[in-house]
Amino acid sequence: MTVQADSCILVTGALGQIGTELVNALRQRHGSDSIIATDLREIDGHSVIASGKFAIADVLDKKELENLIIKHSVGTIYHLAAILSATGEKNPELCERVNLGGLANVLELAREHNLRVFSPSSIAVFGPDCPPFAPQDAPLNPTTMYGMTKVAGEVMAKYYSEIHSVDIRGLRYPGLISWKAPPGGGTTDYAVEIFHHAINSSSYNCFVRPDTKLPMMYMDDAIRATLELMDAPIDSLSSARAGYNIAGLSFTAEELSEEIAMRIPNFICNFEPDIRQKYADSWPESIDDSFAQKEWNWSPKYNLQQLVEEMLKNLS
Ligand code: NAD
Ligand code: AKB
Repeated sequence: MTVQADSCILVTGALGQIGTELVNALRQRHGSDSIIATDLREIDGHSVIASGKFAIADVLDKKELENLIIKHSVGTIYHLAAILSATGEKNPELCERVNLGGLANVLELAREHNLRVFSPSSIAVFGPDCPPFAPQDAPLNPTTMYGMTKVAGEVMAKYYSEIHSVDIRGLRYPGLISWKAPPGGGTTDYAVEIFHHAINSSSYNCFVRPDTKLPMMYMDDAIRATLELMDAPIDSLSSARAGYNIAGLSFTAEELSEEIAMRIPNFICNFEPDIRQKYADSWPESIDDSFAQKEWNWSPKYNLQQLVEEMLKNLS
């Protein structure tokens, strides 16, 4: 995707786990002046994205977003602001309000101002009736409020693309593993926390069972997938465009702890499942991403060994 000379990219939820890295990638591609990072929170001067344009914006405040869109001649929105699964189950009303209300505002603004939109979905769209290897067209019967908002988000995205011709695209991200910004309250956070604890205290109390196997992805692959999907010619995309399955890798919590212990020999991982086990058990183990492979040539690069080495190297 090329940014027109007079058009900027606005990122909501830019201080989160994905936004921190996506904003940097977009600035490198399009130039710092073309990217407006926004979030509900104040930016910390030490944030890796503190050097470029930033504005406070609540996605529930449509007028505030519209003012930014007009002021900066925005042509594309990457809409990342959301409440994730574990936080969402603690406060389902907030999760529903932010995830659906925020997306509704972004989609209406996209229709009114002719904007392109990237809106992430999640493996949380699947529920217990999904096969362990989740197909693109699996039944979507999630049991978390977060998952329900993601299913509704895909339906809303399809509606705006079919009825109002808004160019909106989305990915069903797996659990994302990264080191630049902490994860924001999800079920897959154990796969990030484990690295910090292994390095800082050589022990971790993991909140899921050792045999818990989920779809995961290293952040570099997730950022590349996002940019590749947004670059893809619109004619090559099917109705899966509101939420493409994308696979990275799948491993159990025990396999991850063993891989870390190979590099930090005194590392001990204890398994003390909490309520988040239930959310993890409702999601598939791995993802069939053949639509993404065929339609925009998706292919992940990082396997478990490479991911563990990158995480330990960068966090140490
Ligand atoms: P995150 O929790 O790290 O960041 C979300 C950001 O949104 C935070 O910085 C928060 O301050 C901001 N926010 C919350 N409410 C807001 C509001 N009302 N207005 C403006 N900003 C608000 O989340 P993330 O991991 O970066 O996820 C980004 C998107 O990707 C979300 O839609 C999420 O569902 C999706 N996703 C993430 C993962 C993952 O593993 N990180 C996996 C699947 C899908
Ligand atoms: C979460 O665990 O809530 C997120 C996700 C898979 O959507 N990481």
